Amino acid sequence: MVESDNSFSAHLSQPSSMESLDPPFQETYKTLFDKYSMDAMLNDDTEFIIVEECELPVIDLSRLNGGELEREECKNEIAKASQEWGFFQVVNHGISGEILERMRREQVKVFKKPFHEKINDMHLNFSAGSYRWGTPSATCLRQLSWSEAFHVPLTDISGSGGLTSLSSTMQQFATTVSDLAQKLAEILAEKMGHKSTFFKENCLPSTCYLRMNRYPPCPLSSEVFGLMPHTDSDFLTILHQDQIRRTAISERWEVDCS
Ligand SMILES: O=C(O)CCC(=O)C(=O)O
Repeated sequence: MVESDNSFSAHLSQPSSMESLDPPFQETYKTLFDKYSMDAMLNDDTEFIIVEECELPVIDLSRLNGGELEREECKNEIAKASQEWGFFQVVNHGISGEILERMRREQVKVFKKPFHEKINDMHLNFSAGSYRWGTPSATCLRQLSWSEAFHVPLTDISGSGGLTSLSSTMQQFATTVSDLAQKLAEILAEKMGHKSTFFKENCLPSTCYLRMNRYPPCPLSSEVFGLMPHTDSDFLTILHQDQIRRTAISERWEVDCS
């Protein structure tokens, strides 16, 4: 006798092939989907999440090149936004639209590779563990991140030789973004009463990463996060977002460069 599988995951599942670019979320997390559909059948409670929308501080960094008064005003705004929000958006940050666009194109290309190439680091030469997806420790759908990422140490990037268009673009991108991070770190150190070189001396490139995230289409997008709510483990994140989605923010010292 063949039992019909009426579970929610059975309706969602699409067999993953060797050539599939998306990680096998549905097969790997089948028990979480089954648990979700069982809970949904037994329990019809609707959960509402209240989201408050706020205007983030926008800081024009071109004022750092102005006169003494203008520069000091800009630095004070950065310190205030970091203290009160932990997050602010910067404009006129000196990262060209051209390099942002080149990085975006390379990122699209690398994520379009078949899953088995990404997971086995074929042709990419990143350190082991740089490619990540899902949340291995998740015990329910709410703990699952429906995303994949390359979390690449800066030391891998600077040592890559820039031989492919991906590695040379990553090198250029990392160099310009590191300059911006350095500038902001100097201001933050100064405003906390340290030497402006404090972070340069104490934060080595081996502790810095370039992270590329992708959020594949999710059949249960109202129930699953692209990335679980989290606090970054670093002290400063420079985040560039594409035009498609927005991040909900409640993190410490994160800078959005648009
Ligand atoms: O992709 C985003 O917008 C958020 C990224 C993020 O929070 C992270 O990678 O830690």
